[in-house]
Amino acid sequence: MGIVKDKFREVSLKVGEEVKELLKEHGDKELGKITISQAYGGMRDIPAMVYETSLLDAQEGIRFRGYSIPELREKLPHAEGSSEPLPEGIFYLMLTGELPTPEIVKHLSTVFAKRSHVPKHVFEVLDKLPISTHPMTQFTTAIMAMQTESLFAKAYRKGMSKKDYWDYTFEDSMNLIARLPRVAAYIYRRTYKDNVHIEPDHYLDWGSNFAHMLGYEEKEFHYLMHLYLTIHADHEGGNLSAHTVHCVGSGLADPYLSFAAGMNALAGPLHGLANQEVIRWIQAMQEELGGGIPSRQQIIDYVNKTMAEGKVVPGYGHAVLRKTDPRFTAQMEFAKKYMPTDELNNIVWTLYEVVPEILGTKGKIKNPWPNVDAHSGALLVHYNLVESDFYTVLFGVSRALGVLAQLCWSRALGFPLERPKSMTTEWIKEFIAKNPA
Ligand code: HAX
Repeated sequence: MGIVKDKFREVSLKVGEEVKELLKEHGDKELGKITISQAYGGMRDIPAMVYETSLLDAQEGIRFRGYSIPELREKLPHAEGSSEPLPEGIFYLMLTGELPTPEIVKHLSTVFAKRSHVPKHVFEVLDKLPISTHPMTQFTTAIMAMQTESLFAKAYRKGMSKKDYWDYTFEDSMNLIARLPRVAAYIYRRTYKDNVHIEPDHYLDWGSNFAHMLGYEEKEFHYLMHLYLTIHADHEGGNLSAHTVHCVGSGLADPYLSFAAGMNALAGPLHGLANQEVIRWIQAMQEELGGGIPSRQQIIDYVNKTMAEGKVVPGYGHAVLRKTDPRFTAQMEFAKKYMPTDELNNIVWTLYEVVPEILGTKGKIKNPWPNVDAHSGALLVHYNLVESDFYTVLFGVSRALGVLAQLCWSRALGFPLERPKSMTTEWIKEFIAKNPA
């Protein structure tokens, strides 16, 4: 079957048996209670989904299979000369629960390279879209066009046993992850680089090949891509893109359809599109102030103005986190190492000094601290990747690693169709009348 698939089969069978036992013994235990505020308030904190690949703690941030971001930067295999983790490594960790050896990571780079062929019609579909089409719309369109390649959909149509769902989901997921950098790079080059494309270099790792196809050969940029593609990969199951993939996949939509749905969710400005919004917002501030580095007071005034106009300050706040996002910290560490005097990055750091205090005084904002999107754009601009509308596509390529590893788990554990209960306001009023206490 292949070493990664064999390993996944072995661990998922074992966990499957454990889950059966656990449900038999403890299936009736309550995980918590649900309030009416939660039902109206975006279902925050309702423990209602099992998602294996990562777990988020409000104070500490994300852990991937128990490992924090600082631990992963140290323990996952690196490219030569770099101290940043290779994204193939986090994929293996999320899929199997074990840290990979450098040999396994190398093997995965080769496997992704072998599976990376994108059929011609996908590029033809993209070529038919107006050049002004937002890169995220191009991205989901291309993923949908690639659905012709779904082995899961073909096998299901022929008549597939439930016990084989995981197998075809695994194959589609591997192929999709392998193909996404090529598709994303094609979108970038057609939109911003006169439609001049760069052939893949199959001797490079997955992230470096992506950087190469985008047209960025600087080693440092490749290291940034390794870090970027690792830290954006997953954020437990309740975030909008992961939950959407999980939900759509539960109806046995194949991995292409499920992932495309998740990417539409990622394209919202309160979610993944925030990385684009942050840079646009900083640039608008600079423009309004006549360019250069704004003073601390000018930044404070601009933040207050944004709030007074009824807009959100992009890159700040989070539905779960209540401290600085460790993904922000990892990027800040990278920037302090490689570009300590960079103007835009210094503005990001001044914002970090002033925004939490301002948001904190507003009372209603539960988390005044920066999230992942507050920093990523400034790093990309430093290496001249200035086309901010493309940033969410980079996020999406990374997010594939987590949500597709989980989709394999969802099929291996036989998770059923998702179908939570909804209520009407009339129903809630009657419920309150019947339950006055
Ligand atoms: N600026 C201004 N107001 C903010 C705010 C911010 N950064 N963050 C929260 N608020 C407001 C909310 O809009 C809400 O206002 P109303 O009561 O008027 O509706 C109030 O504060 C309470 O919100 P909350 O409970 O603290 O936060 P939510 O869980 O509802 O929302 C969001 C979380 C991330 C959507 C929110 O903080 C936000 O809009 N942030 C800016 C956009 C952003 O950076 N999004 C990226 C998040 C991370 C991510 O998914 N990355 O992909």
